[in-house]
Amino acid sequence: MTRTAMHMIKKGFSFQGPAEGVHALNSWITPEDDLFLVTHMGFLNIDPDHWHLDVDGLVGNPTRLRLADLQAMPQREYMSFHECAGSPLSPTVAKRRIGNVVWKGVPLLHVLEQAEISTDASYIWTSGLEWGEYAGIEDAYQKDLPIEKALAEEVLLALEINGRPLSPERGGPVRLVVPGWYGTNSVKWVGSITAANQRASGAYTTRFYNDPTPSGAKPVWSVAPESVIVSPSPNDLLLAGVPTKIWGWTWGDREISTVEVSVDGGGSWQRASVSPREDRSWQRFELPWVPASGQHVLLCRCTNKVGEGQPPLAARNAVHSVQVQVAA
Ligand SMILES: Nc1nc2c(c(=O)[nH]1)N[C@H]1C(S)=C(S)[C@@H](COP(=O)(O)O)O[C@H]1N2
Ligand SMILES: [Mo]
Repeated sequence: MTRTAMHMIKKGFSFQGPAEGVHALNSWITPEDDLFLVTHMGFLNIDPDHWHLDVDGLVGNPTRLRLADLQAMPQREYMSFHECAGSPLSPTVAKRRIGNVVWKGVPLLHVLEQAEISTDASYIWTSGLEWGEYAGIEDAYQKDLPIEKALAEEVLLALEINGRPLSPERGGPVRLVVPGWYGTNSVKWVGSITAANQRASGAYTTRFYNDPTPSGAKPVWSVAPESVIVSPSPNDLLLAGVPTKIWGWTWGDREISTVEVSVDGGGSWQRASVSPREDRSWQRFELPWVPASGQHVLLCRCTNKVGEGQPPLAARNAVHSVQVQVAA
């Protein structure tokens, strides 16, 4: 696509999100105004009439799709939490950039089938159309997915969020959405899809978004279990002896089975009630509380169906705490 059919709106890394952080997340579906926005190299504004997507690599039928082609294909809706992994330069800092939205689009699977993807393909690479620099490196925003995830029914070439077309800032007219995996994988302003038999070699799959572990680098893919306290917030006025409730959201690639809450800085823990999930939505947890006067440190921690939990500190999914003051 020619560069005249698109231009960058705001160059450089940018993050936007609610000033109150997670305490703004009062509703089951996060309105776009409260949903964070992230970009590494800038926001791209694309003329939808000129947008197209090339599907190539290990395919029998290399394909070019325009917006109208995607609009004519069967679409589905999928509810999912959407979480940024935080800065790839400081992967152990918890940023808690999170929301829960409904995406609508064409399953990636259908597009790959139409292109007659080869059985030799083991990775799907996707690239954004923007250009620029991040952390001193100039490279395309290219990500990859192992073929098993790329063919999963929930992975979409999304055209809508919460019932509205994607805005330019949100990655419109078409972006990839990879429910259950960190936001970094959900490539905005997608322009090409390549089937390959190895991982992509660009900066965003090799240098950034790989966590160091004792057994080597681990790609930032599946979302680890996490929970946050929405209410009370540090600014709430709480009164001793007046019943209230502690509630928040919990999520992960795998469904969460238990959430525990502490009202004494982690000295003791009580089991909260947890709602079931829909698709890959977040889940609500709640614990009734009759506070005593004074200062309290509230904490929450979750466990998923296979027993994975949250580290206390120094991880992107570290335990969340809120300090509150209770008046006598
Ligand atoms: N093309 C492109 N896609 C991108 C990015 C980017 O910089 N360029 N940032 C990623 C990151 S790190 C996140 S968290 C999500 C943010 O999506 P949102 O802005 O819609 O919340 O987009 C991802 N997709
Ligand atoms: Mo992110």
